[in-house]
Amino acid sequence: MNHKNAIIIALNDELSEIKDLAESLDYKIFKTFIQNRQTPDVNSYIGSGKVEEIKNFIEDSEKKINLIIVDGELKPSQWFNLEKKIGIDVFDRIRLILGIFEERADKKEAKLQVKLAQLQYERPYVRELIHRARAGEHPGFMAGGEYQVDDYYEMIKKQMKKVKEQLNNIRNQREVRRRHRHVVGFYLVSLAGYTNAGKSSLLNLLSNEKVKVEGRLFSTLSTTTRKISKKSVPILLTDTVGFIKNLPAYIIDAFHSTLEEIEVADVVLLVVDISEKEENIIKKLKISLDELIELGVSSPIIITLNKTDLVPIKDLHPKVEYIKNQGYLENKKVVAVSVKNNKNIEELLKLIYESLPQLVRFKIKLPINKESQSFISWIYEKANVLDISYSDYVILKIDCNVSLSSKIIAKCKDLNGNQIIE
Ligand SMILES: Nc1nc2c(ncn2[C@@H]2O[C@H](COP(=O)(O)OP(=O)(O)OP(=O)(O)O)[C@@H](O)[C@H]2O)c(=O)[nH]1
Ligand SMILES: [Mg+2]
Repeated sequence: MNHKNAIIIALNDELSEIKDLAESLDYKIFKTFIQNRQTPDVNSYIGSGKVEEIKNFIEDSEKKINLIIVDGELKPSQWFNLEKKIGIDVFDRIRLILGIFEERADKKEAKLQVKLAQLQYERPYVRELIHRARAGEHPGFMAGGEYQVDDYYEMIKKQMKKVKEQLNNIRNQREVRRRHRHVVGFYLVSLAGYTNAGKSSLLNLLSNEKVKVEGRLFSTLSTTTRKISKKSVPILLTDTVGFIKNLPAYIIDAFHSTLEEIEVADVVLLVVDISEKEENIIKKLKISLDELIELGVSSPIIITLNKTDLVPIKDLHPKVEYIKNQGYLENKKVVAVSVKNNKNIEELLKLIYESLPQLVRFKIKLPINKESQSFISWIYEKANVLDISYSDYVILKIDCNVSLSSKIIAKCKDLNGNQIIE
């Protein structure tokens, strides 16, 4: 296979995430250059000696190197200097992430969201290029600088405004749909969590759906909402874009309408990959929880530790306890599951039902006859039947939302049954 080759530049040796990001865009990491330092070099992110070393390496390399990836955020001037000195394309981490987003964006809304984030990202870079072109350092850019800085700025600003308007329209439509669903009695449950934790896999399992699931980062950019098909309480489950560390606020803002699904949910499932090293789990958990706070989530959050199949059995319990005891998870329910092996999913569903707001629990008594039988099957479809027993009557113990409970009780009376008040 003909991979594109990339070189990574980093200031420390924690490289697994930047490698995953690069591979998600089909780059093969040909070599990494690490310069251990606290803060980046002002001019070129890494010192000029290191820049020279990389330049020589690329010149001597038999394989073509297509891209330099910097594991961090570049200032426009640093980017300009690096690219100029080394002579091939340089991406920083954010540009790489935006590249992945661009490739994955399938629906109109996602495309617009990515476009908005890209415009924001590019603005200071464009300014830098214009500045350099004027200073005669970058001739050829924008055909001799026929645009003035202000004109170009206006253009980007106009484009951003247009994209924002289009996004607002889509958002309004979504709002209308969402309200409709709440009115017809659906509960809204949202999946949230770090990229690659298994959110889409869980959606697929609970709803028999086939949303794209991949070992690559950011497989999901658009939301998908599906009815949970396992139980009879009507729940709509929504998949969302994954979180990642150090994402600038403007990118999160661009995805605001998508993330709103998390904000308005009755219950949020925060999916966490428990197969990773403990310190990484804690880091990602913290980033995700901060993000939920940032989004203003006030609903119950269920910490769903996924991929238990990858953890040796003897380590699982201590690992779960370790995570629980970090102090971030007070008042939160925690459940460990394996979506792959369908393990403990019933327990997760139980926690979801327990966490739903205004769930009314009540008992009814019905005479045993044909009409009751079909009514009971109807109840099984719409509500969560906790218990059913037969004696001279049928007695049902039911969980459901307020509006459905009054319907059931009314119909029960029509059939000469009644509610049992204990
Ligand atoms: N071993 C194991 N792998 C899992 C499990 N659940 C999901 N995966 C794998 O983890 C990877 C990521 O799964 P996704 O469902 O795409 O994760 P996601 O959270 O939707 O990721 P993004 O959409 O990128 O944010 C895929 O390769 C899945 O097959 C599990 O329970 N066990
Ligand atoms: Mg996904």
